[in-house]
Amino acid sequence: MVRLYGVRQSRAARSLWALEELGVPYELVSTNIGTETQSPGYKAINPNRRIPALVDGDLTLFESMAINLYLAKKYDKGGLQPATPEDEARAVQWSFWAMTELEPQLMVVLMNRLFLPPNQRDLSAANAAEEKLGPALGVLEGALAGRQYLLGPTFTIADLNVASVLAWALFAKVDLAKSPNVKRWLQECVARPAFAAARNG
Ligand SMILES: N[C@@H](CCC(=O)N[C@@H](CS)C(=O)NCC(=O)O)C(=O)O
Repeated sequence: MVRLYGVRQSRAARSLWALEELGVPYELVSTNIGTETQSPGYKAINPNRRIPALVDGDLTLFESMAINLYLAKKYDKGGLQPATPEDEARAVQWSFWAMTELEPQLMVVLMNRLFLPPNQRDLSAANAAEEKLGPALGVLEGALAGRQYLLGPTFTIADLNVASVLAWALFAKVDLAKSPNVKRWLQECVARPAFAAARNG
């Protein structure tokens, strides 16, 4: 059986979302940051000592986006995997884009609005990072103009990967008013039952 290492309230939720969408039977191996991630056994699975990591037969994989692209390619039966090499390339493009153009700024916002103890939060750093997200949100807004999902009329792994990163914007109360297409699309993505199943078990 597929084993996913991590905990639900972490980036592991991204891969749990993919597993739930695909209906793949899996075991979530509870792996907490700073404790279990530091064990010698876990180092052999992910030498970066981060979560998530996936073990599927002979394959051991880290990086949430890579795990999700693999899962969709291997296990999809219902349209999560793009149908053509071109659309597969677009899914890879959007996955890299989410990690480079969205995640760093979103992390700053999240830490300083939510995760750090209140007396360590820097709200002006959070606001500045939110401001810096503007151009990337503009790119996504344009890509979603006139189309329901990133690759066309159906939800694919491209949407899952980008929305799993951008979901942090909802928790961190990023203002999406200037990006109505993004707001509509993100709400549709996170309303999927598999998103809730990944977070709540
Ligand atoms: N780029 C990696 C990042 C993984 C990552 O940083 N995960 C966090 C939890 S959300 C972690 O394991 N942190 C532990 C640490 O930094 O020591 C991915 O997307 O899988």
